[in-house]
Amino acid sequence: MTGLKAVVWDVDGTLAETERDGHRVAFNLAFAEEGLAWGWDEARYGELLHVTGGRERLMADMVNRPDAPADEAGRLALAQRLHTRKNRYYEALVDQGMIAARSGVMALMREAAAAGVLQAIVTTTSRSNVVALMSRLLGARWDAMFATVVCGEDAQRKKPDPQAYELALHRLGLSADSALALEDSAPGMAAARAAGLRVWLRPSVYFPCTEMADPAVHLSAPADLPTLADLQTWFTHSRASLASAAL
Ligand code: XBP
Ligand code: MG
Repeated sequence: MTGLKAVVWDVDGTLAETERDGHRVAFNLAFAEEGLAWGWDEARYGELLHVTGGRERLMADMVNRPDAPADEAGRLALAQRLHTRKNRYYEALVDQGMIAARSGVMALMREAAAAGVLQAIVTTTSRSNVVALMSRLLGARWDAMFATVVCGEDAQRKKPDPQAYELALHRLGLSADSALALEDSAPGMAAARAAGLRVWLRPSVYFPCTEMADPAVHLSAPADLPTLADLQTWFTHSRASLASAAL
């Protein structure tokens, strides 16, 4: 096992409350534009978040809608159209400044960059959503902050599958035990753990979590702002305790 070489950021829910304030709102705007009397309130959207991927979420919801197309091909075409529109609305909401970074996020990114710790993004959201959000938060040269950016288009299988994390480790040329994932949700945590990474879990509004049995996951309070020193201290400590547990 080695020291902390890379911090791997999830996007939705970790960098910002994008689901409640961004994607959900944008899906509802897309439904209205399509002339559909559909709407996802905060509670329903929370249930649907257990399906990762916007198109997949739309398909899951259509199963219970009598006014959705009856055939699979019709539903897929509608999901594709709604998803494209949703992503356009999402970008507009971000450009209007409707999505703020969660507290402490930007400071931690700058601290890690100054300390020479590699950073990566691993998300299974669409790349256009990542570009919009990161340009807003960090400016046009945002990608200089990250050694690699893995998005939904890069991984056939979405979280909780580990594929996106495995691809990021491959691109970084690092083993899982030298990187730490920052996540907010159960599917995200499962993806990172299945790829062998330890996880700093800071729950977002949709994924409240009060107990954690896995010693390779640090559960923080939603309001707690980790510093780089916090991450490094826990990373070192967890390495030692995991190694002794394995004896
Ligand atoms: C994010 C998702 C995405 C977003 C919407 O997962 O599940 O589906 O909700 O984005 P994570 P798309 O950040 O944990 O990878 O509509 O582009 O799928
Ligand atoms: Mg997330």
